[in-house]
Amino acid sequence: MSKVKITDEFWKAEQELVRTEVIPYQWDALNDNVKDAAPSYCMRNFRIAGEVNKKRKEAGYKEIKYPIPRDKWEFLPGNSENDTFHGFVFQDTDVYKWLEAVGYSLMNHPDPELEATADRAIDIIESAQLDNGYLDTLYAINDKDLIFTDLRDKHELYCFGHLCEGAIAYYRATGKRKILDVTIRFADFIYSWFVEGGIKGYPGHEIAEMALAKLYKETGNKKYLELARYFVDHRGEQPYYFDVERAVPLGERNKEQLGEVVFYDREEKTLRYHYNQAHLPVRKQKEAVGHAVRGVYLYSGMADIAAMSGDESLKKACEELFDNIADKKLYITGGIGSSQAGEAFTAAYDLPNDMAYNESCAAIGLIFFAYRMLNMDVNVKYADVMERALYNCVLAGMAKDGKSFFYVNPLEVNPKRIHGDERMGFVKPVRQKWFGCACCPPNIARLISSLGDYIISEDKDTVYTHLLIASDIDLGDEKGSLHINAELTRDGRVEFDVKHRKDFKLAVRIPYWGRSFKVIRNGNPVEKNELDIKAGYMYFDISSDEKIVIDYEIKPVIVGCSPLVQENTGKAAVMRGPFVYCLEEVDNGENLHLLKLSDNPELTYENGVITANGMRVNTQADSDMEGGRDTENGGDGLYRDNLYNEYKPETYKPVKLTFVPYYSWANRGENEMTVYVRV
Ligand code: FUB
Ligand code: ZN
Repeated sequence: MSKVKITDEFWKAEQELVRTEVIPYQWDALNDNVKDAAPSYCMRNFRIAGEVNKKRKEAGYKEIKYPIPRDKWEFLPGNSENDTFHGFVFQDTDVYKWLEAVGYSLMNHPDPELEATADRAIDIIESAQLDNGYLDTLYAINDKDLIFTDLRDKHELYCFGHLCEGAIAYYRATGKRKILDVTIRFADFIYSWFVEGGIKGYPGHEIAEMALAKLYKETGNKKYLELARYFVDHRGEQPYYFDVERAVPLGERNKEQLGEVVFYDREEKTLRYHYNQAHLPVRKQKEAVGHAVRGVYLYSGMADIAAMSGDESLKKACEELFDNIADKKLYITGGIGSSQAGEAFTAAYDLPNDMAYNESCAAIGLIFFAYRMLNMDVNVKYADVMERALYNCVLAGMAKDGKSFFYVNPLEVNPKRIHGDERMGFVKPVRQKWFGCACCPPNIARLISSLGDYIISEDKDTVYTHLLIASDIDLGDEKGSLHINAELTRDGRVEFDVKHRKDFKLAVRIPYWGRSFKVIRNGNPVEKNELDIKAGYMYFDISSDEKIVIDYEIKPVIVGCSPLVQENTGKAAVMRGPFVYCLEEVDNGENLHLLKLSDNPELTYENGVITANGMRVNTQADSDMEGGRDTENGGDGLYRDNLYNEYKPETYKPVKLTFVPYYSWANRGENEMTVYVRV
């Protein structure tokens, strides 16, 4: 990241939004200072844990314990005592993710005031750490003797993972070690508890795996990689650790006892831990199942371990899981996890539009996974998925003013339906100021501010450019520097300006939307058959200063969907470059389902908006009606306002359709939206 300065108008503005609006706003949210927003309790918990820790050091202090019931995920004022832990069991992660975003933001843009706020937050976090290195405010406040007794649901290792990622980002940005040392103390404690203690557990919610791999990279201490591998290798072993820790034999339990979070296999009459991706040893997992965020976080950790230790069997499992997602379980927007129940992956091709869950965090996790796969094997299929999720599902998660967020990202919204049906309660027609379970907003902030990490990668001989985002890149003494000039919202012309120091190869991605392109090298056109293309990347030997221009044809296109996706039969979506577009009621009137693209749609793009020729199905209001009876102009006298009538082919009137980028929807008040439109 420190080598990449984003200059792209579009993405720089997003990063600036995160820096100037989102990060300060989120600090207020973490401190419960946003009016009318769900309280976070996050910093409050750390402060209380710090106080309790201080008291523990006083002579004669008697530990006070509060319950941490197994089936309780959320501790609220109504169900918990005053000075005890409040919020979701993973509330600590909100500040860790915030700190990570701050770290990246400081790398992009030094800001002493923000750094001072972060230092204060770090002091508060540190005050909550127990003497043995353990750190999780739920247990530090309520009962420290119960730590690691409910790995399946209580998220201590998930909190550790986010602490670790936040600490490394902050340390890299500032060189200040305090939060990194807090992390190392906790990591050492976890190592001694699990590896040295011989406890074959693993996180109920993954992330520690990839965080530990990062900690290994940062510190060079192999035991962190060993710990990551320990978690990965024990996952899915029989007997399931989640049963061992509950010490109730599998056969004596039923679904109700375990809550909704496991899957019950009716055929085999067994409980299976698909929800936590613990149903099978990881190398035997071929299908992405269960909670989507957990899934992609696990697969990212597996990919890290595979890359760092050359573990081919683990790499193969990652490849199969990736293909399973990309080929069968991925929305056009890059969203994953179609079901609200269990926030989970469902069957292949089951991609409902209005009931789509598509948690913002899941799309972010998919980017982590895709990027790790890309670094093992440079193949355009990984970068394509990464880009799809970034430009659409992830970006849609945040309002244009950076002050409200989506957790759930459906592809079709009808506010009337949502307000009239409790089953739809999880879909919000407008972004929310904050959430009790606020995993998504700070996750979006950390991803956008670390975008520099995803644009290029390099090995000894080659620089790979993955995202076509304008930036200045310092390639060091080994290679030189690279300036990418692009603005995909404007056109598909991407310039690669190389200042050569030593010879290297430049690899440029050919995205799925830009398969038609022209190459001009130092002013001279290059024919396609002269290009060295491998796995969707063109390779150029660089041995002097060069200007390579790729002119990708970027125009609005109609994109079809596999006929196996039941929801989209007879429908298509509109895209331009990496951006998915959608129809909104504010531009196209209500009842978007009545709209159709014409056979000759003549899509035109101007100022970010796509217009097309379309048709609107006539309804009663459009016909010559007398009391609902169609009498005039050759009408057949049938009642058109009846719910049911003798079948008649639809009639239409021509309309202009206006499509806006999906990421920008719901910024003009509550209204209908749809990505897929009838063709
Ligand atoms: O469990 C922690 C986070 O809360 C998950 O990643 C989200 O899906 C939400 O359930
Ligand atoms: Zn989330």
